[in-house]
Amino acid sequence: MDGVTNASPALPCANIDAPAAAGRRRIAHLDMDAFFASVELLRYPQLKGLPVVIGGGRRKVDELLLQGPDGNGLREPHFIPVEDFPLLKDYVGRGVITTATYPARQFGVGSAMGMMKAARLCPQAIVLPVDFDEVRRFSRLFKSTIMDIAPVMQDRGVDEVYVDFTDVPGGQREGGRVLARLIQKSIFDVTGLTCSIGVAPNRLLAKMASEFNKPNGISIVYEEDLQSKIWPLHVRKINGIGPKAGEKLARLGVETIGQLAAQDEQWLMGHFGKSTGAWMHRVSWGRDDSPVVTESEPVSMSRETTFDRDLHAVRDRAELGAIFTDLCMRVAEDLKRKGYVARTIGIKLRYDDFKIATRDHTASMYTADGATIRQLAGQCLKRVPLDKRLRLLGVRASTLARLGEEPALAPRAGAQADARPRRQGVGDVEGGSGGTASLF
Ligand code: DCP
Ligand code: MG
Repeated sequence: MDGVTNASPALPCANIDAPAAAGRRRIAHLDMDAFFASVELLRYPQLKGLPVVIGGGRRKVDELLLQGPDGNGLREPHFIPVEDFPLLKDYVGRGVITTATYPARQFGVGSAMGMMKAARLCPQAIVLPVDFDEVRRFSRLFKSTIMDIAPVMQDRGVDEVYVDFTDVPGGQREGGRVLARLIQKSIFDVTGLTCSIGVAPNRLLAKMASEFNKPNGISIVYEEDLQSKIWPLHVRKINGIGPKAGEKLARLGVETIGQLAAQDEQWLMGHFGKSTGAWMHRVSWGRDDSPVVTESEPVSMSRETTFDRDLHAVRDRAELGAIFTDLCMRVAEDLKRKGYVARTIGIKLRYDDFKIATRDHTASMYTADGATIRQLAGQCLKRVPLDKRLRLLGVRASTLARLGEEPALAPRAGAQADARPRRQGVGDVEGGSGGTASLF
């Protein structure tokens, strides 16, 4: 936003669809529409257009719905009559709403509102619990759809991402509108879900722009639009100005971003500290150089521990065994929490002379199960010498795949699956040191 640094009125762009100069930074922010609720509408499309809120309870509602009032046999989700769905007015409990469909929002119902209050505003709304597994599955699906088109994408949570349009074909056309349309359509084709996209010179403005035309909207913001489109907004629309800073600014008589931009930088620094004050000044003028950072998929997940004192495989067998099992369980928990499964399990040992030994084993199946990991890691242990004392023990899971997206594995032809070379550390004695390994 370096072009807009003085206080004279900047004219709104005359032709907002004019192609931007080649190479100008174009950053998109994409946010799914009523995400958790829209995922439920895929399962129950008969609820489309109706007020639906997501909150409370667990998914036992599905069992009740599928069973039907007479309890005779299972029904297809699509054919369950609308009148069989639970209503907000009948909801008992003190939960809060996580999100609401746009028809429900017309009644003033929205995220973080108590169910009781929402029930007063819109008693006829249908209430459904969230299905986190489905939400995560669709989250991955829409993100991979974007990455296939525009690879520089930064994950910002379950339903939003930043995408760098600058060097993507179509990313500069009509300020990014052409590419935004393609992404919207591709996501809809793959998932059946709609999203809203803002494209702007940077992440800060793109984030605000994606809200301009919700749901299923695209908005294009140029540097020249600062005064007309950004300055009238409330300061809380700036990503990073939370309720506290918002209240303090209000007490100081600053409500809009334009009013913030009109303040002297030193005055802001005086009230909010040097770095926050300078940042507030910068963002109110629409300036933000932060890059869109693509996070790569993890290659492995590991846990290791250095002992308080060196431990011996025989004398400290019980203690070592417990630590080893605990490490395996923690790796399993990490995999599960992050939604991965692994096929290669490895161990790492550091001896009292600081030498390191590693072994790994690639199984024929993916797993995130603690006992299975423990068993595979145990096999690796049988292949290392255990006559010296140990300083450190580690367990690593690699050859990762997202749970539910594991590549199909070729049937094992003899020992083929395990025939690839293994990474091996010092002191490599295949078969280990005889009986000691079985102590684990
Ligand atoms: N969410 C939540 N608790 C909140 C706010 C949101 O659990 N206090 C969940 C439910 C939302 C999802 O995160 O579906 C995404 O949040 P958004 O703020 O993007 O809200 P929506 O996607 O639901 O609606 P919008 O169309 O306004 O983006
Ligand atoms: Mg959203």
